[in-house]
Amino acid sequence: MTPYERSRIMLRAADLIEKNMEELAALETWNNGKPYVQSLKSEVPMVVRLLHYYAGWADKIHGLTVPGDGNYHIQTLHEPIGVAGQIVPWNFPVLLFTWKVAPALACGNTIVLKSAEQTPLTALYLAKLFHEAGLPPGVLNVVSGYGPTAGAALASHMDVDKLSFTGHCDTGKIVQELAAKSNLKPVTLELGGKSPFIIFDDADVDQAVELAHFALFYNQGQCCCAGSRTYVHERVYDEFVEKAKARAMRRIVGDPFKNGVEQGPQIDPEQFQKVLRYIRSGIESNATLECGGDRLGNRGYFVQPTVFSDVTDDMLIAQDEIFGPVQSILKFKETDDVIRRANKTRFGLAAGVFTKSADTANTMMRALRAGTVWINCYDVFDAAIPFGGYKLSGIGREKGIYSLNAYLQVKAVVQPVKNPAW
Ligand code: TXE
Repeated sequence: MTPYERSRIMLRAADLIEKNMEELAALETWNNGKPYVQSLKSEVPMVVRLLHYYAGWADKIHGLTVPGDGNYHIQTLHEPIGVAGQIVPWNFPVLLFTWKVAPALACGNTIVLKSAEQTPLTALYLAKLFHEAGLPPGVLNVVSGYGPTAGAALASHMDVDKLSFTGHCDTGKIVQELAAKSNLKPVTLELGGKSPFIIFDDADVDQAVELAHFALFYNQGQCCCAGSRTYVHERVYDEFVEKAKARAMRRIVGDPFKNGVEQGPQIDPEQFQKVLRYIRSGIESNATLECGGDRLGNRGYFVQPTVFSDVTDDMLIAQDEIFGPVQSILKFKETDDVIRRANKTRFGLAAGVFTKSADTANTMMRALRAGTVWINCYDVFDAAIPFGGYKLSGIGREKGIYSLNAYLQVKAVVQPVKNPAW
């Protein structure tokens, strides 16, 4: 198929998604438990945006003519890599489906995508819409299944030419090993995080509280880039803690289809229990429990918005990915010190800085070892902005121009200008 035809199918799929936005958003909320408004206003529109963005790339992917030594005509052909295996998690099913599918399609590949066992619904629905948009049978294949069976089969398959995975670090290591031991397929990994969000003493405290709250609690705290270590300068620390607690106590938890609800249930009993275990660990390690600290009610997997202050770097809640609505507030005094502490983690996915000083912002954006640094904002995503991690947070980048290389082979073609064979 020509690149232009591919691009048109992707645009038609985007139109169909827009037309069925409410159905897709409702399905996503059933899938995952996230507030319906969030699915409808934030995540489904981003899916459309991603498809528009990568549809635009489809007919702009081309090689180079290369000036080499000698009398040769040298060119590079940018070819599809082949069959892309894609394994997605449950925290952002529609969004991550599109992060992975759109660039792979733009580059002309075929895809086998495995959705997470907790959230099979929207992947199947999206596959149906792509089919309706004119994607030929066999181009985009969605498999519902479990990790150790369906996921592992994809990672180790000899006919899968590339693997893209989002999920836990330990699972990332497993799939990379499976890929290496089979056909050495290249692997892109987007894994966990423990991202620092650093609030300096020149910050407007009310704004900082709101942003730090959003950075951590969005999506029930189930974000790989959640601002899960809130570092606050000692001069504004007490005021910040007081207000962060008040904000968390105002957070509305409940039925995700109800208007005004900000937080639904955690995804499943395992994650629910994991979050409660970390809360207990915070209490046992003598962090100050400002609010929350338990499940909400006695039905379902709802967790009270929880805030810990007096958290220190050595505590488990400051080191591990909790993946739940648990904010950990740490105090700092010197800029050099907070840089060192922010970077002293095995992860490096994202970081946030809140300050009125351009000097501080410039210093921090260079010093922080993270794939994304948000200055005076958080969780700002765009189809064109690359995303990925340093260290254990992963390998490679997704979105933007950076996704494309992962789905292409570069072939060098060399021929003499005066060919003796002709
Ligand atoms: O992840 P898994 P889980 C983190 C977060 C969370 C923890 C556990 O801390 O609490 O991981 O979540 C598939 N071969 N993140 O257990 O298992 C699985 O079926 C191939 C961060 O749900 O990594 C699913 O499709 N595939 C993260 C996907 O991997 C396998 C998002 C993710 O599941 C497999 C989710 C195997 N052996 C969790 N085992 C982020 N970075 O956003 C599982 N899978």
